[in-house]
Amino acid sequence: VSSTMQTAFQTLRKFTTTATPKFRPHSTIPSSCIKILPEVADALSNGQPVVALESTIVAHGMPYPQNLNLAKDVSKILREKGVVPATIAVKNGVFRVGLQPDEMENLALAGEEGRAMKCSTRDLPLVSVTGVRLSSEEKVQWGATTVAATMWLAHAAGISTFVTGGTGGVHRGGELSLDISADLIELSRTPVVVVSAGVKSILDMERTLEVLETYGVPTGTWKSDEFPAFFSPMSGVKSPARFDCALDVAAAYLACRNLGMSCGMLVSVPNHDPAGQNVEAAIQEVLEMSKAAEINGKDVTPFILRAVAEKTGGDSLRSNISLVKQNAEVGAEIANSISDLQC
Ligand code: PSU
Ligand code: MN
Repeated sequence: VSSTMQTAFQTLRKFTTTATPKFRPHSTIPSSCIKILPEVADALSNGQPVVALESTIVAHGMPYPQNLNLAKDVSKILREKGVVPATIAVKNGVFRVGLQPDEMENLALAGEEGRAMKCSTRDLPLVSVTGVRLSSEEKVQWGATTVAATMWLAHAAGISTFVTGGTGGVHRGGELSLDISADLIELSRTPVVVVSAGVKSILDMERTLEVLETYGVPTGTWKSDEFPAFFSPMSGVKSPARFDCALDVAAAYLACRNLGMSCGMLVSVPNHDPAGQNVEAAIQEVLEMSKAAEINGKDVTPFILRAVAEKTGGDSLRSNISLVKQNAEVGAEIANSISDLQC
């Protein structure tokens, strides 16, 4: 970091620590439809750091039992750094912030058993009214929240840091299909710091960064000048900003509040798992294959993910697990810094 940047951040710190307004009011959700785990509620009311986790990654992002083991490992990483984990989901129409261990186990099996529906922001009101009946399947029990829906509920509960694997973005060909994840809109209007490994390389990274700029989302990379390509730390694309410590992220987050902005922030952590490089190469090959085979629309992602997993002999799953844990380490530091600055 240049010395002028250092000075800027010092000024910012002074500004944010002396004039920190109370955060935007939290839960306006009636207590009858949101259930916050007592441990999480206690931490929030005592000003202790809490990190939100999403449930789509558990239900649909990884197979069982790797998903459950990862959820346990992430919780352990957070707790070791004094942070309370809060997995967010919808269960039988009730918004949930923090899950009991037996519920986490149930959620981890729910995806494969067809008991979980992917829920983005627009689905939250629907599932709360109908008890997760977005499909005709009576057995659907869980709403698995995406980054967007998790942000919305995290903020409603008063949580300002959220750790995940990858966020959604602009799909390849999105300039025609308009397939652009609601995660980007949510980042523009909900004040939560999202820690991820960047956007998946099956997405269009450059256009995703353009949309983030249009929506006014402060975006930067953890200790690197480059925007990471999810599996690989290298993308050749310059990041809009660089964060060298958690306090800088926290200060920028509080600066957003002082400016009266409602946006969140995107912090991308480069994946340093060595297997990630091979995975990235395989994705590029498979993308070419899918073009040659004329696979289009919603069939592209499943095709690519399956082919990449086969091609890399499981490296893609292992690397995905490793990057989420790395993100948890960084997210814990950020949550601690935000809570320090708020006191
Ligand atoms: N990236 C991954 N695995 C995932 C997702 C993203 O590597 O499971 C999930 C996240 O929950 C993200 C969502 O919020 O996909 C984006 O979906 P969509 O593009 O439909 O908004
Ligand atoms: Mn989409």
